Amino acid sequence: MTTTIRALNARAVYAPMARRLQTSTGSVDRAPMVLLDLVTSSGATGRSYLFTVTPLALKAQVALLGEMASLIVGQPLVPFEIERLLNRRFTLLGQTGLVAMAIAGIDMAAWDARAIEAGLPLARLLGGEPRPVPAYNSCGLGLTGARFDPDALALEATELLRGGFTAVKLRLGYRTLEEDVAAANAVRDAVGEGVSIMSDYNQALDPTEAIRRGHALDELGLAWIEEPVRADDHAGCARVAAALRTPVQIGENYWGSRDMARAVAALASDYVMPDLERIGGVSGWLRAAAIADAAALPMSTHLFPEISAQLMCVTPTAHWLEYVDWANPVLRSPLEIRDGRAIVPEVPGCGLEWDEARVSEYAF
Ligand code: SMN
Ligand code: MG
Repeated sequence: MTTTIRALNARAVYAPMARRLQTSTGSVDRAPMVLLDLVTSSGATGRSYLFTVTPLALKAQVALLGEMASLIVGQPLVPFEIERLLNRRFTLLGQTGLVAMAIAGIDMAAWDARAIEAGLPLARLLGGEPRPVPAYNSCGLGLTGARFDPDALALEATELLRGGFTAVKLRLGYRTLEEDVAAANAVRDAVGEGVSIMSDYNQALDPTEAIRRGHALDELGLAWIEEPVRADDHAGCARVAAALRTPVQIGENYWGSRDMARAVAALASDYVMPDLERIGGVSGWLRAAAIADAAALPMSTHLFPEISAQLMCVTPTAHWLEYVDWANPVLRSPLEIRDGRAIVPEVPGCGLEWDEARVSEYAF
């Protein structure tokens, strides 16, 4: 008998973060997340979570998922068909923002449930072999605020190497080019030559300024320059990528794999890093991985390291896993990092189980 979906539950939490995230778009001091539990007719529970960036979106996201539940309860546990059903229903509203994220969250929970029912890690269900995945530590190293403080960056950068990390990410977009360069130099001096330094502007610059700052950064050997300009300005991204020696990285703001295909066709970046809740969950990731493979683009992940690590095992051009510890406070078994690599757990599904006491404590 085909397994069907018996229930979908969504809960909001607002969990403490060990290190706040200060990007050029503002500060994130706690992690607003929606936890999804998808219960099947055979009693398995598939899990996923969404990250809403701001707590202002939490209640709306939970409400939307509650409405979507009414569409999928009773349906067979077939991720591609669930995705098709939800996409069709929301075509005229548009599949970006909270709608796209909700559909992606359901997709991830459905795939997790499938893997649990099969008794396999998701990586193995998808035809891959779990292996340690190279990860960079993306916690902290935010803009230092009103008072530019390269010493604080240097100290934090060395702390971030604990756990054997050999790569960190520095947020850029200070008031001046000189401050950006000083921030990167402070981190480089602190971590040494052997450590990769990713950098992220979070869309702060226009193409002309991005090329000006990028030329200066070209001397510093950064691993990549992420989202230097507006992410949907593919022509602008392409101008910057063509002008700089340092690879340009974009992808966390692709809304689905077709959006990614347009960016790739425009030669918008040297590297790609889709985000699971924006690219369309596991189903969307698989299509994105095919696009990156066809275009020979190294593909990294964005947030959601627990599910992303599984998917890197089936991504032909797998590059770097972005490690953040933001879900750890509500997880019974947080993702393990050993020698700077994420360990894909040998358990059915993706290994997401909620620490219910903490979930109650951080309920929003
Ligand atoms: C980022 C974006 C959105 C939420 C958290 C972090 C950042 C990253 O751009 O790439 O880590
Ligand atoms: Mg980013």
